Amino acid sequence: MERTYLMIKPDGVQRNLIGEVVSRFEKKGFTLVGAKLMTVSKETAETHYAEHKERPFFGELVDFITSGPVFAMVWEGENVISTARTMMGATNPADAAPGTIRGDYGVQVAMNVIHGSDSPESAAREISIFFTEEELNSYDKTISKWV
Ligand code: FUP
Repeated sequence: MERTYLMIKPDGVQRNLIGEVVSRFEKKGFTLVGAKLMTVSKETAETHYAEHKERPFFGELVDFITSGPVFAMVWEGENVISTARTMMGATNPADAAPGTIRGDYGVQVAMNVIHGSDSPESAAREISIFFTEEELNSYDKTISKWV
């Protein structure tokens, strides 16, 4: 079963959007297998965003993501990587369609509420940066047999 790394950024946490964002993925039918509120270190932020190292906004990106707690999550489900990206909307909230997370809640590109892995390779890499195996819980939703 496919897994992805999703992270509510400091703006989303401070705007009390954790419940709203988690709710969207729950209602969609994906399975939450790991979650924690954490403050990202500068070193971890630089590792996570390594592909953007040469970009002019790299310093601001690292400063922002380390500026307050994030809500780190691992979600599981069929096609969860690409479906989560669709649910997030375009990187720049100004271009993100209404109904998407960034389209509904984001204002500007640096503070765009949520991060989501963009491929199976980045999902595997990002999950291993933020979570240990012991922190991930794979489970069947046995109750769904009854309701
Ligand atoms: P995404 O995969 O949609 O999060 O987008 P990118 O990997 O292209 O960008 C990562 C983060 O860099 C974005 F979430 C916000 C930030 N960014 C800027 O601050 N300015 C830009 O011009 C592009 C991205």
